[in-house]
Amino acid sequence: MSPISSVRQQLYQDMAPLNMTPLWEVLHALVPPQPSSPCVPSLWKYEQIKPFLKRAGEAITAEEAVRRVLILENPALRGQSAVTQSLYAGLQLILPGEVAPCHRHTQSALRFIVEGEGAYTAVDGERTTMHPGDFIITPSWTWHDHGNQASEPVVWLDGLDIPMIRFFDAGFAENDTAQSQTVQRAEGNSFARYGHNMAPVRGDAPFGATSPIFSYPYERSREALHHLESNAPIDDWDGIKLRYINPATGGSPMPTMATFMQRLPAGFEGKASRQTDGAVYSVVEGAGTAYIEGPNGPVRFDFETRDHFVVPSWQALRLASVKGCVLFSYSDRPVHQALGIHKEERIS
Ligand code: GTQ
Repeated sequence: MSPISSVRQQLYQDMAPLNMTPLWEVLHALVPPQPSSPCVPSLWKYEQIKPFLKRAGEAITAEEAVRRVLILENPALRGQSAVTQSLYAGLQLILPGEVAPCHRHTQSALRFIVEGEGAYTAVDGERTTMHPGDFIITPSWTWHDHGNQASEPVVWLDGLDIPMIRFFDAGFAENDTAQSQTVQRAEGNSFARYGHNMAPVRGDAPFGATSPIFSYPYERSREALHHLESNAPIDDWDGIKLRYINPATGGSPMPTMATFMQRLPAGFEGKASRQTDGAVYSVVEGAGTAYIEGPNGPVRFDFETRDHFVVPSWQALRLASVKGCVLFSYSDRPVHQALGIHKEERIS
């Protein structure tokens, strides 16, 4: 060791008991020239996942598990219950006759229905029936329980801001005394009030910064995408992509998560783009290919209906589809935007 480096090593060693460390050894990593997420792109094929959901259904009841969920962990973040540094993803299964008991927490949740029909989620006294492709919201700190009174198993994607709330050490949770909350309003009330480009004349938004709509039915988003496919220009990067909104603000449905629905027409060969918000994708219909520039080199994911994949921050994504497909996705974009750090680059 040169004299200068041994002087430095001694300095570091002597200050260590005081919990101090020199910035100059880590500065480049702390303030990188561009985002360099440790997360890697990852694909979860539904045909591989489904047997494990089935086995989970045999191994534990929804009631005992509270939430019977298999977490989709980023391969670079194993053990952290995180799909990106800020987001959580999991697949939840509820069998006929089961109830996932009522609780509430500060974490916001989205449910994106992957398979099966007829289960419900109840939020703040109102139930919503699930259909594949529906996007359902559980606002922060609202009581919610799930149940299945239909005849088939139902699987949905849970997207939560768990890692973000953990980062801020701001998580609270509470169990209700009842398993299922009492229904206080007819199903469809919130959609009738807020889901038709109208809103009640009086009264504040019931959930603050979160959308007053619990369920955004796939029927409606699908219709919009198909109309635009036939009657409007196709974006070279995104195909046809719409963001879900909180009708009271025009902003994202939840303060921490943005959600999107996108159609790639048959024969689509998209251009690449990257954004600071890492995103999780759920394949709603059809099949296609995602090309992602991961930290360990380019990867290619051939996806089909019900597959899931994650595109980490600032890793370029290019989408293609031979026969056409529909993709749902969510990201932490509203937080980037609130902080003024959101960045997107469209690569031509
Ligand atoms: O349904 O409330 O996947 O609290 C993780 C935590 C689902 C839920 C998850 C939760 C829930």
